[in-house]
Amino acid sequence: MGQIKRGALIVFEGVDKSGKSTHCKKLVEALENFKIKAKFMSFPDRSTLTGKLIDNYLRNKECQLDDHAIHLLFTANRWEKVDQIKSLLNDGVTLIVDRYSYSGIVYSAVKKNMDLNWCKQPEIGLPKPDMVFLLSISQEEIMVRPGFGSERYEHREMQEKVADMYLQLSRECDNWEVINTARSIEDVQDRTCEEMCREN
Ligand code: DGP
Ligand code: NA
Ligand code: NA
Repeated sequence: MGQIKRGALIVFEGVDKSGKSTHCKKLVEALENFKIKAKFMSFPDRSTLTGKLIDNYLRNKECQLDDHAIHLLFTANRWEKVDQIKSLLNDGVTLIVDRYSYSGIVYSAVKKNMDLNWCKQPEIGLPKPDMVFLLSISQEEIMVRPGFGSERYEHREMQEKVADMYLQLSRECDNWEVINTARSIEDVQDRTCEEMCREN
């Protein structure tokens, strides 16, 4: 029997309410239709111990927590999953992930007195994505989506800074693709399936 081909690690990033989880789930379905083993994952995972602290921080805007401390909690929430991520990839499962290290870097680094380079350090060593899709969408559109504004970071000033820094990161890395959400979900799927087939 031949060796199992490693699965791909595909990440979706973008501002709040940009439609990442919808894209991810549709893509998992599309890949399964192509007989590619695929699994959806999402960060932060609010069900774990660190996830419960993160959830409280995001929902309770009064919650006081140093920016460095919450940064490290978000990163720990990813490190908690590292064994699972590695073993799924080794078993040939392609992971479609809603947010990853770049959310960690961007949402912290846009804050006052937070250094971009410092923010990147605790992410070093996590499995590197094969492909990152950045969903691009207008501020006007996200601000009218149901539920916008209910959590800590969901306000215009923060979201604009986040969008700018994502674009900055996308220019520094060559495995990123910016997807205008005006493009159809099918179009994004085609693009990803193309990428997967190239690797397989
Ligand atoms: P979501 O459940 O995908 O809507 O994410 C919740 C919020 O947390 C969203 O405003 C983005 C933010 N976020 C996600 N990951 C990180 C991270 O690693 N660090 C920081 N500071 N914020 C994050
Ligand atoms: Na959100
Ligand atoms: Na998420």
